[in-house]
Amino acid sequence: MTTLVRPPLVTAPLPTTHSRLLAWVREVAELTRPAAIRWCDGSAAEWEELTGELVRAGTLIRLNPAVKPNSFYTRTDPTDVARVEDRTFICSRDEADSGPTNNWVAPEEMKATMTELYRGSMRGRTMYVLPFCMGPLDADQPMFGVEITDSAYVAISMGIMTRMGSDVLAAMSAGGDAPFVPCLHSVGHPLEPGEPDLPWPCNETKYISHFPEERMIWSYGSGYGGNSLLGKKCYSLRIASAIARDEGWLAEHMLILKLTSPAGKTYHLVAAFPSACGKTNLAMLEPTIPGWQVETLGDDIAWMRFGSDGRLYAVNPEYGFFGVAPGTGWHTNPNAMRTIERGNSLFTNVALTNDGDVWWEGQTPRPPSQLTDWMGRYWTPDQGPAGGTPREPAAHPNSRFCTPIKQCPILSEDFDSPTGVPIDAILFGGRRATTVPLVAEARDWAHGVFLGATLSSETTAAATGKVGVVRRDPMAMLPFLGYNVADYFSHWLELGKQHSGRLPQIFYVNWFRKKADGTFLWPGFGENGRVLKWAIERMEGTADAVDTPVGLVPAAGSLDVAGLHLTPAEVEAAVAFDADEWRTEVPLIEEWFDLIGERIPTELLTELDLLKSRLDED
Ligand code: SAT
Ligand code: MN
Repeated sequence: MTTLVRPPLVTAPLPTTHSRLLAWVREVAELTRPAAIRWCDGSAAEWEELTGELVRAGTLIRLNPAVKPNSFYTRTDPTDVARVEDRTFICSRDEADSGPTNNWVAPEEMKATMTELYRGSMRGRTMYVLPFCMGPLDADQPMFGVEITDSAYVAISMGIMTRMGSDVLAAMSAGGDAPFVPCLHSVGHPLEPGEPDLPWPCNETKYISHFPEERMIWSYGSGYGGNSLLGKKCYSLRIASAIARDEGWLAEHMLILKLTSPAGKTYHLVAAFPSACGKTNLAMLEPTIPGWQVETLGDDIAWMRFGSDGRLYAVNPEYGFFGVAPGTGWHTNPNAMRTIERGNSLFTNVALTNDGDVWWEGQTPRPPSQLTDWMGRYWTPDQGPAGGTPREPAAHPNSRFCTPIKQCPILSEDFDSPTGVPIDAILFGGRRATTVPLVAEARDWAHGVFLGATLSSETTAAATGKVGVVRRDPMAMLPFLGYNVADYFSHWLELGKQHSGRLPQIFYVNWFRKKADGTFLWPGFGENGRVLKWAIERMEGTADAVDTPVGLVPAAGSLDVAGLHLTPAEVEAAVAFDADEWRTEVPLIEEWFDLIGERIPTELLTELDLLKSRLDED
């Protein structure tokens, strides 16, 4: 073994007295051997310094301040563009607790493997210590985390996506040393003396590992957001779902929005959709129907606890949007465009314009005449690569904008509320070309849990792997569950029993149903406000529905389609329950339930039997 210069383990004076934190930082530094340690304070000066360093290193390009002030552009390594689900592990002590849908390795074995990967992995790099809090700092129990990373890109991104810096560090020791989730991240690309760095260092070997009993996260080899911003999916969904199971609450892959009716009545909705199915668009919806108004509370994650009044309250643990860029434009999501126009944002794997702005498919109806694409190549709209093969998109389909939530012009004033907002309705949705109607209301909580548990969607570019394959994605949590999926369903059902008084109403939606010619049956985007209106009117008892085996769908004339260029037959086709399609679907649900195995709650089997017997009658 080579002798290494002992790294400066801590800066003087120490920014904290938190003894577990200090011990952990020391331990990680001794293992990973960084050249320097930096405790991040989350200040504007720090942002200046780190973005400046990243620009000099060639990782970031500063965008034209006239169009995107204080904003930056980066291209990842072309192999490091999405979450790596096959390299994501739930390392519970007992394999059965991670369940049939997660990858599992015994915690001691994983720690041994990854300790060897981490050994010396930060050589030649700065190690950043990022104290963060998911959700408001003045919550009853602030949910602290500390990420150690050797990526400055991760440090500045975490500064956007979470409440991060000195305030958090101070709060962690204010009333004695507070518990926190240790999150360790290394890109796995140490630098030998004199070795030049790459613009996007990463490693072919990747591990995204979670230790649910210890509440700990270890990530190695990837710099991509979902794999490296550990406060996000790793903490706020995988680890938090395990905490929520133990403490009687819910950590969900859901947007949160506030809806105000023309009469001035307000409602709060949460909605679960798989990644890259339009959650950010729905969260910032501009309804086309007059008098209805949406405000945003969150676009990706909801933590929900029952209040003393028996109602379910939601908090968004995040502090920024990490949205899919393609498809985001002035016509589809003007509020996202307004949010990023205010600057202070990072763009990853989109295309670059000649005047130092960013572009992606769907931002404008026509692309600019010349671009630099996400791989740094010259790109024009009509000139395909040699051989005339179809033009590849200029922006990667999973390219992202990362922007502060406080810049959203329609952010609800309740965003910082430590107790959150009371939830009236829960929407589950997926991307299905057939079978699933535009909207169906669950008959009751157990039926709603069944709809969520059997949710299915065509895969998207948010994860590596094949796009467009239908898979079950329960509550849109398949890649984000920190424990056994069967136990997760039991947890949902149990909470329903415990809080049966004032539960939110559950709806199942599908914006993506297609006609035989392959075009969408429903226009989507701002028009989805019509579906929200119908849901509200169902809860108010003013909209009619037809009872079908999959739930209550809009009766003819009950969905407000005024001003839409749709024939009654088209509306009917969008909301229709098709018994034949559901007869094809049932075996797929049975297959899914078989895979879940015997821990599946009987209530769900009863719901499946009910669906089958109603189909037989149909
Ligand atoms: O890729 S992320 O996990 O960061 C976002 C998503 O897939 O929903
Ligand atoms: Mn997501």
